[in-house]
Amino acid sequence: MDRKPVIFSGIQPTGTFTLGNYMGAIKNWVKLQDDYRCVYSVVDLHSVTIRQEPKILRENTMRAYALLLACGVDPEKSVLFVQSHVPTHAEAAWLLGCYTPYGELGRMTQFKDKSAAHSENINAGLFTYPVLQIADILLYNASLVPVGEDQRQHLELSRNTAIRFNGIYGDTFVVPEPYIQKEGGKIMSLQEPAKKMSKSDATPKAYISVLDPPDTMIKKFKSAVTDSGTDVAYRPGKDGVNNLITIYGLITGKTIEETEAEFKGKGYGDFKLAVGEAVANHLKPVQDEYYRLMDDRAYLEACWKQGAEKAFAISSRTLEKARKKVGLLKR
Ligand code: ATP
Ligand code: LTN
Repeated sequence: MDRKPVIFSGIQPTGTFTLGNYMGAIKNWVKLQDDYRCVYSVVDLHSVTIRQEPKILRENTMRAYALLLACGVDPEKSVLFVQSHVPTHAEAAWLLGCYTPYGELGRMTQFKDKSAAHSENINAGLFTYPVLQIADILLYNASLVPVGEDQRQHLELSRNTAIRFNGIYGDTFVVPEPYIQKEGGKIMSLQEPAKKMSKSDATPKAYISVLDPPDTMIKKFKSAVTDSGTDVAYRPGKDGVNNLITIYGLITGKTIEETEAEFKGKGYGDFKLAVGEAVANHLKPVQDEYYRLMDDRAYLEACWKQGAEKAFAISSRTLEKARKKVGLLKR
């Protein structure tokens, strides 16, 4: 039997993925597929914590699914499914919510940020959002969770809940660890480089969408906020240039020193153009594959149906185990 450790991760269908999502998370999802049993999900239930237009949510969910395939998630190697297609997640979230303290949930910075940004709709789902994430992870007994830096706190919470449950009932869940890369774990906004790049940013110039046409990407990089200096050098406090050097390194495989040497004596203008071109060239095959897949709805549907069946089979075994431990009568 295949005894490789399990990986789980999820992404919300709240818009087209940014270069931040790609570098911080999806690139790792693809890389890890050969060495782990990977389970990945488009977490549509998480995205309804913010009000969504029904038609757009449906489209975004399909697009997110196709884009993950286009980025290289292979449905033959990994399980790729839509969260709401698998009912065990919502059920496990109820149970695990009863083992997650109210006080810990109130300390989550994502909750504080999102309640501030959507003060007209601070619903209970926004507050219990991390519990659904805990359910996602624990149901598959995932030992590693590839995410960006912003998710570290949610991962810590998942560990606490798993440890608490195991402490009461004996070994039930695997205690997960975050998998966050040092470089690229936090790609910054192109307009406010002290803030993370986010797909829900109101300023499109602040982020690179992986589906932006090449000339749009290049334009966005050209207008990226840097500083009044001219040297392409990685220095503390120069968030804008540092971010571009990080992106360039992730795409080309070059170290900071190699990039600094390559652009010695050249200004920011040349450098920004080179970063833009490198990113655009890198994402071209992803874009081509995405548009091909979006024309093949039957294939996409077959894929997410199969993904949901596999995910249900795995997650219902874990859920049954937890139900039994808690004392719920066998159904
Ligand atoms: P939203 O703007 O809707 O809150 P988001 O862009 O933050 O969304 P998510 O769907 O919440 O994206 O996150 C998907 C994955 O991408 C997570 O693992 C998250 O940590 C990672 N991620 C998001 N933004 C960045 C970033 N700027 N740099 C690196 N990783 C990121
Ligand atoms: N909360 C995450 C998305 C997410 C997730 C997960 C990530 C939902 N369920 C399980 C890893 C594992 C976010 O906001 N990026």
